[in-house]
Order: sequence, then C-alpha cells, then structure tokens
Amino acid sequence: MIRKWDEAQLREALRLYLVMGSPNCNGADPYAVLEAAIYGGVTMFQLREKGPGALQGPERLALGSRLRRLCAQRGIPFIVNDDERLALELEADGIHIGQEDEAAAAVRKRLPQMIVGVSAHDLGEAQSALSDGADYLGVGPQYATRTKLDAREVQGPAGIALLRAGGIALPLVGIGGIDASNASHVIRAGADGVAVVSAIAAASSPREAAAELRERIVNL
Ligand code: TZP
Ligand code: MG
Repeated sequence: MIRKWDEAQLREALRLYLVMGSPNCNGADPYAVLEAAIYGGVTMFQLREKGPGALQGPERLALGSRLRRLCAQRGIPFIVNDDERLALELEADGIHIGQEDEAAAAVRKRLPQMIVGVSAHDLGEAQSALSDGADYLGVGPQYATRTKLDAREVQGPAGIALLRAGGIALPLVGIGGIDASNASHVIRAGADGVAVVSAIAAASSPREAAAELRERIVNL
C-alpha cells in the first residue's frame, strides 16, 4: 500500500483546511478563491459541492478536476466530500465521510491508498472511526454555523478536549463557525488545525482571510 501522506505530514496539512464548493463562494469563481486561499496559507482542501445551486454531473467533474490540479501544483492534499466515485475519478488524495454516509470501515477497505477523514461528534464516534481506520477526524460544530443546515448542536472546543482526554490521539480538526477570532481556542483545546468554509470562501479577500487565520493558529 502506497500512502503519499504520513501521519506527521497529515497533521501539518490539517492546520488550515479549506472546505468549499461553488455555493460557498458568493458568486466568485471557486478556482480563484482556492488559488487566493492557498496564497494566504491554506494547507489542505476539501471539495464539498453541496446545497442549493451545487453543480452536478459533468460540470461538477470539470470543476473538481481544475481544483484537483491546482492542489497538486501547490502540493496540498485534495479531499472529496462523501462521493467515492468522484474521489476516484479525480484521483483525489482522500475522501471525507460523515456519520450519515457510507460506513468508514468499508470505504477504508476499498480505498487503502487514500486519506480517509470522518466526522465525529463524541468519544464513541471517534473510537469507532479510529477502529474503522480513519486517518483524521473532523469535530464540530465548534461554533454556530449557517453553512451546514443540518449541523448538530454546537459543542464548543470542549468537545475536542473531551476526545483528547478520552485518549483519541488521531489527527483532528475542529469545524463549524471558525474564524480568526476563535481559531486559537480550537487549537488550544487539542486540535491539529481548523477546517473552515465561509470565513475564507465568502470573505471579500480569501487570501487575507486565510493569512489572518493562519497567523492566529501558528506559533500559539
Ligand atoms: N460540518 C460541520 S459544521 C460545517 C460542516 C461541513 C460547516 C462549517 O462551515 P463554516 O462556514 O465554516 O461555519
Ligand atoms: Mg456527508
């Protein structure tokens, strides 16, 4: 099994994780948004083409391949949300799955070469994800979010501290309502990084937004 990213590299890549699809970009070109965000300091990217106005079929594939290429050129991992077929078609570095999606263990087995990320909301889900072979966890919502309409209850960074206290050492990011004002709390609670959608994708300057976030999470 050839894995391109070892655990230390993954922890590093998770520091500032941009999660985004075209509906999150306020009408801007997602390619331009991602390019600017990478200049600003984003270290990993997830294509989450979801919600009202999300591209489908060939348009989705075309957008995915442009963004995939950009990530490859800049040396950052490219992850696909949920869609195993799309992840394979785009030769993604990984796939992210939620609790309502396919069983993590089955995905892990079918895609041994990929980074597998799993959304976990409590210690039980984190332990299951670990035994299913997840490479990293997304934990949230940390704060109130308007991006994911079916998000669970806000748990705050205390949710991450609980997982760490419960022995979960896996690479882990907080997600949900994170911006430059609160990112440091998420890291201090034990996260390796933060995953953000609107704080970068909907910012008037994604580059500056990413740079500001990055400044708040490095050298804490
Ligand atoms: N999963 C939990 S909250 C969330 C996802 C995908 C949305 C986060 O979006 P934002 O804009 O960073 O609050
Ligand atoms: Mg999902």
